[in-house]
Amino acid sequence: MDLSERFCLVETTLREGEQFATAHFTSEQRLTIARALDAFGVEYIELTSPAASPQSARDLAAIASLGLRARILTHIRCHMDDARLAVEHGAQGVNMLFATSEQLRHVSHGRSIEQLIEQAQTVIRYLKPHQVEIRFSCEDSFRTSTADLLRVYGAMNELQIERVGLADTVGIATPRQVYDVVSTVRAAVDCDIEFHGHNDSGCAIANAFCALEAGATHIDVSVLGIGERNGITPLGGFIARLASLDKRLVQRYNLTLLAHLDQMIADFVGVEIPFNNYITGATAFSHKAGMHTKAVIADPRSYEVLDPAIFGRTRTVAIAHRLTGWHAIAERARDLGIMLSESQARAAAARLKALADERSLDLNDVDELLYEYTE
Ligand code: HCA
Ligand code: CU
Repeated sequence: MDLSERFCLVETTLREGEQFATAHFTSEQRLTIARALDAFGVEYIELTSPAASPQSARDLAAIASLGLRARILTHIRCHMDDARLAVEHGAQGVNMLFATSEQLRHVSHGRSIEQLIEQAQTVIRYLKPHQVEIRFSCEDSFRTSTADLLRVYGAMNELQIERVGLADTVGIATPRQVYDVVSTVRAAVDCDIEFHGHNDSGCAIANAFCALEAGATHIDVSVLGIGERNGITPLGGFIARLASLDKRLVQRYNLTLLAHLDQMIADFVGVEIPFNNYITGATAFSHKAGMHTKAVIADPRSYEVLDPAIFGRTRTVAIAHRLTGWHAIAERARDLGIMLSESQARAAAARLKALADERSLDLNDVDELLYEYTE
């Protein structure tokens, strides 16, 4: 299976991300985000529907006319009014959705699956001559019966649209379930398949990856995972998932821009990058315990499945604490131009550990202790 050639990222910070509790992007910020995502190299950028507000419509037109490499999609209801607006404002593709689960059909539109298919057919027949890419997604796919999903996707497939989408709208799906459902759909349609997964129960990255393994071609992500509630598959986390398996899977992206993207979106929505964030979190490449630091100094791959350098990041090896080891102390001494024998390094480490039991230390404490060996 050659994953690298077959998947695209659909970056939806400018749609799903706008549904994040504290997101309110200005037009200027929307343009800045679109350009930054394009520079990173995502294949698609999904924007809020032009039906959402007049400014959203103007911003869609402005971003669609930037001539970016990424294709510009807009996310619309399966509705003629929205489809017309998408075309009028220059979208290169539309990501349409319709609620199909029993839970959502009742509260959302009250239509039967048959009526829903008829409405989709009308909208798709209108869109076809306009040469826009068409994706049709069943909202809440994983609480929709497989029979209903196959009925809808089968009908969409016959209309020869580019893709069907599966959405784990409520973040309930498990990786195995995603694998099964996507495999079943894969066998039933010949168009591309998109996956969109929420993270309510912490499976968004695993689910996106299972979707890919089962034959999905398009994966929805947002910067830092921002979206409704606690969000969706994060761009950086998904990149980490892929890069840890084989960095060739992600080499087409400008990986050193990830830290900038995460920081920019964190600033725009007024949050911090979480300390434990994939790749860009403060501790993502920190090593501390003696056994770890010894091994990492000898060969970083011992405790790192991601190479920080390909993301423009550096590892930190913490030595000013009671879990420290003599190898790391000797290495620090070498950095300071102090050559310690093994017994000296062991003695220095023992003294540091005793000191660390009394108070918290920093690197200056370590260095002071090491300088004593030059006297
Ligand atoms: C939402 C809709 C959506 C749509 C996903 C898709 C979802 O909840 O606002 O079109 O694939 O999670 O179902 O984001
Ligand atoms: Cu969503």
